[in-house]
Amino acid sequence: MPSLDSQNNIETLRRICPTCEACCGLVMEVDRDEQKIISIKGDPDDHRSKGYVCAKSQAFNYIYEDGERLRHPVKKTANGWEAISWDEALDTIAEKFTHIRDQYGKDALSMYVGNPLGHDFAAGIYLQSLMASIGTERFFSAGTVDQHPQQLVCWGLIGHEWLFPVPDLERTELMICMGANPVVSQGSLLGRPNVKDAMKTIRDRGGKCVVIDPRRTETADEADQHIFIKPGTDAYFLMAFAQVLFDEDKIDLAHLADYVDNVDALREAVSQFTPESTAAVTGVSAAVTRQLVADYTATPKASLYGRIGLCTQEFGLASHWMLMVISILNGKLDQEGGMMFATAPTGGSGPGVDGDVKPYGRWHSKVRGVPETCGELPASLMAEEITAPGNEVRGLLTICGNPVLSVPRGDKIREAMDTLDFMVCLDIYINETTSRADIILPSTVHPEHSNVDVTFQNFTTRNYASYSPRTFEPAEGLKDLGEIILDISARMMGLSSEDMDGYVYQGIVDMAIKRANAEGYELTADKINSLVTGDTSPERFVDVMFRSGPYGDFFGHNPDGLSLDKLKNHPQASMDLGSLKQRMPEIVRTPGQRINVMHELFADDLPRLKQRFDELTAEQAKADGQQMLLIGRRHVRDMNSWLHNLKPYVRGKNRCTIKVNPLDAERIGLVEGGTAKVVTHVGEANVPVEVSPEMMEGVVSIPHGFGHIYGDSQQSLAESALPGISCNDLIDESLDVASSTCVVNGVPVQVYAH
Ligand SMILES: Nc1nc2c(c(=O)[nH]1)N[C@H]1C(S)=C(S)[C@@H](COP(=O)(O)OP(=O)(O)OC[C@H]3O[C@@H](n4cnc5c(=O)[nH]c(N)nc54)[C@H](O)[C@@H]3O)O[C@H]1N2
Ligand SMILES: Nc1nc2c(c(=O)[nH]1)N[C@H]1C(S)=C(S)[C@@H](COP(=O)(O)OP(=O)(O)OC[C@H]3O[C@@H](n4cnc5c(=O)[nH]c(N)nc54)[C@H](O)[C@@H]3O)O[C@H]1N2
Ligand code: SF4
Ligand SMILES: [Mo]
Repeated sequence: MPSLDSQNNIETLRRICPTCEACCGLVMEVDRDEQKIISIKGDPDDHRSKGYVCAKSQAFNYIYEDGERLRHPVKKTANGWEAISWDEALDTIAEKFTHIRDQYGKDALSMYVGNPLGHDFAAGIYLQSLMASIGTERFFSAGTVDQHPQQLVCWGLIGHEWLFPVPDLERTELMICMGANPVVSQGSLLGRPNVKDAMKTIRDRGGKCVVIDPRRTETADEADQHIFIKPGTDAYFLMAFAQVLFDEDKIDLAHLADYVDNVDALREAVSQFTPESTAAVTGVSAAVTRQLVADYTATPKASLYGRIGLCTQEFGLASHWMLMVISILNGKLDQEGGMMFATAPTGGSGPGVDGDVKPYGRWHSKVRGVPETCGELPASLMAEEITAPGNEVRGLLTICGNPVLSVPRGDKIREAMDTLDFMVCLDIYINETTSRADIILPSTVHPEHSNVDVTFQNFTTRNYASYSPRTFEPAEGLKDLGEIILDISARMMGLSSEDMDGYVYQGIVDMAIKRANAEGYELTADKINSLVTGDTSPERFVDVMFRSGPYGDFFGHNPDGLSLDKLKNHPQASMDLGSLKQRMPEIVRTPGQRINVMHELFADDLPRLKQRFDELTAEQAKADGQQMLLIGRRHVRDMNSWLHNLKPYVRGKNRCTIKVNPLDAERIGLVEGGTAKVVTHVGEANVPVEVSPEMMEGVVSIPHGFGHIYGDSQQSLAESALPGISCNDLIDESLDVASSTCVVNGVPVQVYAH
């Protein structure tokens, strides 16, 4: 509830920070008359973040105030960008896209959706309608440079593409973290503000934290043990881990014993991968692996978590398959202190059957015939798909994305964009991607609209429901992103926006009635319509979801239950819904609720794993002087590519550097502060050098999201203060072929002194 200091007309508002997945509670002082945010601090009373915030908490305000942010639709003309009306913009878009679809077919249209969309609940709700109205198979998103392997593993094992197990940090006694750096990233598919504090708490209660990473990261610095691993070899390390479980008779399926199939086939599949046979390939000694397995099996409350360092590599799917299967084999999936599932208040993770349509290979990319996964083609194939001879993409829509910097072969994607007939971007900046567009539609930013963390409530380590009120009226002439998406999809379908909105609402009401019936409550559309609350359509939709969700009031049937109104009247932005609870087997949505640890989706990759293992074993002998493996890195003041026009996040020393181990530096002749020339078969770049023992030998690291170098953005600070280079211009279209996920870690590069 806002409070008002009437003397100064300063209001105190609470909300959730919209910038990353941690979803910290903020308390802000706001001057409504001046439309100014006076201060943003951590809300000490937020039950999850307890006053914690990171440097990016201020981004909420900096973005709002950035004079270069777009505040009206623009179109490209011979004389530069020109402001246009919403009607002209929307009519032109619908007309051009419809024309392309009618003349050349739906796959002549394409879409790319980026990460910030996940932080806007209204946009998320309407996105499905837009995808349906565009209907293209050439759909791309940041997901194929991110979590697709995890989606596939969750689908294959438990029949849910979007329900990921998270480490139960509240109760775990052993946290093993692979290919993630949550102290800097603030946790991904792991919603826990201040992971550093969570690790300290684990250690204070006698528990242990272990990090497995080719770089001794900021998270490793907080851990008891750090294990270097060669990039791209985690699957072998984890197979060896599983092999020891079998060999030492540590298989204990606990409450899942009656549901798990094919354990013996899995035993056979991993039998050749022992700690000894994999040590040379992974760089992890057999003794270290055996000790870690011993610690894991001896600790009933142990969690094994991995994130994007495990996804975006040559064996992303196999790594995450093994990761989840190990938890199952040793009775640590869905157990307190192990890997558990959140129960999100908007529902969607209850019982059902989802797992019968394999989200893999339902269609293929036109040029290389790469299989779709989870409805998408790999983003790194955008350029070749756009320019496919005789089968070109002619119209492209990007939403909250900057693929030119964030996707492998970004430079090529940018060039390909210039061959399009028509390109539209829904974005708040003119940047490396959106500068290619014919029309850019900006939208309100977070202070100008309300929000609910519909997505992130699914990945939290403690259940919660949250509501963030709008801080200010939107600037004149700005629409919410959700509304824009709705308007475009309606126009493409030949409907009014009101009618389209009505269809979306109807779908949500139908679902609510089904959920109520399953609980034994009678509920009608009339009753819902008469009781639903919310200031906007998306708020009303979320009210219906909350009220028919696992904590819901079911429109009066469960009077103490949750509703949007209750959340709005809650003193904090976030309401505590308790510790994670055991949810299996009820939530398993595979046919017959079977958990097939050898699902063909993963098992089909075994021959490739074995073949590559033989190659890697043979390659050990011939290490080349310049040949290194490139991995990425995140910094606490970055958020992919889009916070670089904000002064506080680009001052200080250049962080777009290459980090290299001292021994490698010496061999190659690199010095601290000098320059390295990094070469791959698709590109080369000169990058400032940081020499550091935090890097594993043979591995170098360059962050992504830089390369503000084209000179046609309207982000003058990004281009002048910290342009950097884009590591994605050096990275080719290689894929983890089992999951069609882009490989951006473990990329072979040649490094020279410049
Ligand atoms: N080499 C390498 N590449 C990577 C990664 C890596 O680790 N290494 N990580 C990958 C990952 S995990 C991800 S998620 C992707 C990210 O890739 P993208 O999702 O494409 O993200 P960004 O490049 O940050 O671009 C975000 C865009 O959203 C716009 N934007 C920001 N806020 C808003 C808003 O409120 N409204 C609207 N309409 N637009 C907004 C920004 O202006 C910017 O254009 O990058 C991937 N690329
Ligand atoms: N400050 C900041 N926070 C962010 C973002 C940001 O850009 N900046 N981006 C957000 C987004 S979109 C996402 S998806 C999340 C990602 O969240 P995280 O997954 O925690 O992200 P990273 O920090 O990239 O951590 C990946 C780790 O994997 C390691 N690694 C690389 N290759 C391998 C390998 O082969 N094996 C192993 N075991 N490890 C490897 C890297 O050294 C790195 O430490 O972060 C989010 N939070
Ligand atoms: S950790 Fe994430 S949610 Fe928390 S303040 Fe920083 S950016 Fe915001
Ligand atoms: Mo991401």
